[in-house]
This record gives sequence, C-alpha cells and structure tokens, in this order.
Amino acid sequence: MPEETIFSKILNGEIPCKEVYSDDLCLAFRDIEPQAPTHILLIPRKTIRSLKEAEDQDKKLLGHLLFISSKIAQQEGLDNWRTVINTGKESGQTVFHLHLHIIGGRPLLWPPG
Ligand code: DGP
Repeated sequence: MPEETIFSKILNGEIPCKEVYSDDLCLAFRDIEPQAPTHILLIPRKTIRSLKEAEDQDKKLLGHLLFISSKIAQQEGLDNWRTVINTGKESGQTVFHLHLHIIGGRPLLWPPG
C-alpha cells in the first residue's frame, strides 16, 4: 500500500483544498502557506513519493504535469512564474507525494536559498 500523506488525503477528499484545476491525471490547489501572491501545488493522482521515484512508465505523466503547470500559470494571469519540484528532505521537500509548486505574482530572486 502506498503511504498516506496530506496530499493523498486531499486527493481522496479527507482534507479540503482550494482547487484550481483537476483532470483524470492530476489535481491543482492553492498552497496553504503561500510564498507569493500566486502559489499553487500541482500533484499527480498517482502516488509517486518524489521525482526520484518516478519510473519509465511515468514519463508521459511528468510531461503532462509540466504542460498543465504552464496552462494553470497562464490561467492565473501570470506572465512570469517559477515551477519548483523539491526532491528529498534537504531540498526542502516536506510532503512525500510528488508536487510541482507554481509560484508567481512577485519578483523572484535567484539563486533560491
Ligand atoms: P514541499 O516543501 O516542497 O514538500 O511543499 C509542500 C507544500 O505543501 C508546502 O508549501 C505547504 C503545503 N501544504 C502542506 N500541508 C498542506 C495542506 O494541508 N493543504 C495545502 N493546500 N497545502 C499544504
């Protein structure tokens, strides 16, 4: 059995979220601790712990997530944004269900901390 996370609970409706996009492969909702005026999380419905655990059979899904992240950013009216995937504890990953952060609405510094 895949391990339960906050995001698997959001996917099965146990925890509410502010949904911004949904299809048969993924769900997007607003981050509970926004780091910018727009901060959306996009997650696959399939349980994948992190990008590190993605398998050959997930390539199409990963492409879909990247493509949809751009659609969502544009739907939010963003011209400039950052797409972030934290992979592993030391990168800042705290929820071990693969997710893309879509962050925008303010100037973003580089390099990130
Ligand atoms: P990361 O640090 O990359 O694993 O990002 C996890 C993000 O998930 C973090 O920005 C905060 C967000 N988050 C944690 N719990 C919840 C929740 O219950 N609801 C929502 N909407 N976001 C959450």
